[in-house]
Amino acid sequence: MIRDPETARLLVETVHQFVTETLIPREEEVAETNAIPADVVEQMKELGFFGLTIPEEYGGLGLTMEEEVNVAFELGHTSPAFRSYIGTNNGIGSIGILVDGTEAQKNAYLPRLASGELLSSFCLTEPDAGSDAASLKTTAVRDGDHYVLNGTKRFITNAPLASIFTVMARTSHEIKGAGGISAFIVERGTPGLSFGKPDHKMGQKGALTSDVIFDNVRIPASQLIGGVEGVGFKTAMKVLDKGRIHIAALSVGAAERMLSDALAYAMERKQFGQPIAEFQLIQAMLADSKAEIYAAKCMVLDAARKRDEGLNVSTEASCAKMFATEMCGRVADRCVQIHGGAGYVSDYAIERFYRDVRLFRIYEGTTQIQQVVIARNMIRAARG
Ligand code: COS
Repeated sequence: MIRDPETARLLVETVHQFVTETLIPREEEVAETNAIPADVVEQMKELGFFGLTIPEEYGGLGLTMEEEVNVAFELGHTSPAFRSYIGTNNGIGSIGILVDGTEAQKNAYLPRLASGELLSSFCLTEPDAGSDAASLKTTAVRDGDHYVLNGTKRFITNAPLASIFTVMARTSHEIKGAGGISAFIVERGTPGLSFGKPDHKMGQKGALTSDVIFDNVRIPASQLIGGVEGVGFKTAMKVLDKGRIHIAALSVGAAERMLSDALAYAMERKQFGQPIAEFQLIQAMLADSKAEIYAAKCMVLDAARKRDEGLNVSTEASCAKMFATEMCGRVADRCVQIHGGAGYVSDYAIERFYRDVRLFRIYEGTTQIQQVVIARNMIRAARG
């Protein structure tokens, strides 16, 4: 549901230009330094990148889901670390507050997230609770006007930099599973809150993750999202429904970038007296990739439009995330193959992208979790 096609087109054009002229030339620097350069962060703030999805009344651009995926396609054309830096404020780090927070919580945090003054993180995963998110063990015990949090969260994106954390914790042991979970906003600097060393990841250098450790972290009861206990798991699932469409869009963008690099290489590289792009076995890999990217893009746009219409998109979000991320993995593999030996050394971006995109099939719900969500929804609908 694009609200104003001309404004939306201009925004996508601006992002495209910024990605092409500013971000792509800095990719290697990000991979080497494992950080987003400070001047790039400043430029992203000026362009409003931290508040793309935050409503205008809180200082953001208030993009619809369709507008957001069009921007994500563009951001996918460069290293995922850039998107990751702004991704939590536009997604998993702000959506919980936006969809279920009180007006006071929204006013306290959303404007500062939109401007990029604060970075945010989403703390769901734990050492023993990944796919089975409802089994999380972190506790939040009510003590007068406060809650006291204890536990460890794992692989938390932007944790080393974030100022606020949306934390899912168990407020009731009597209510087993999802119903005993509540969501909180915890501020950096609260006594008892500490962080593990940044994880050494296979790829996505520059996108930092670490453990977040809660040791008797005492927070005011007013930090309970929405002021209601027991609905934190549902908040997390709503956050992920949206996040999954976004990751699917990003996968489409990354696949487009890899394919464009592989096409350029195939048209340039000569073997047997002609560019390898003239060989039909190379053409098959190019064509299969093109068609699969097109299919994924159509799915992402359809899921985004349905969400904008207010429909429940749990199934569509999981279908799009599963298909687009798996597609992206297949495209990455073919594009390395097209590059041949050059695809296995770091002189070409494809070697880095091959490692970077591997994460898409894992985070915000593995492919196998998307399959579970899709099939369960089918069975539920069939039962009526
Ligand atoms: N929107 C709103 N509510 C939802 C929902 C959604 N998309 N999905 C589930 N819920 C609700 C259910 O309706 C149910 O509520 P009731 O008890 O009132 O009926 C509650 O949440 C529990 O749901 P369910 O019984 O399906 O929970 P399960 O423990 O069986 O787990 C899965 C469901 C596996 C889908 C969930 O744990 C999951 O998504 N795991 C992956 C987590 C993940 O993506 N982690 C990535 C790290 S975060 S970057």
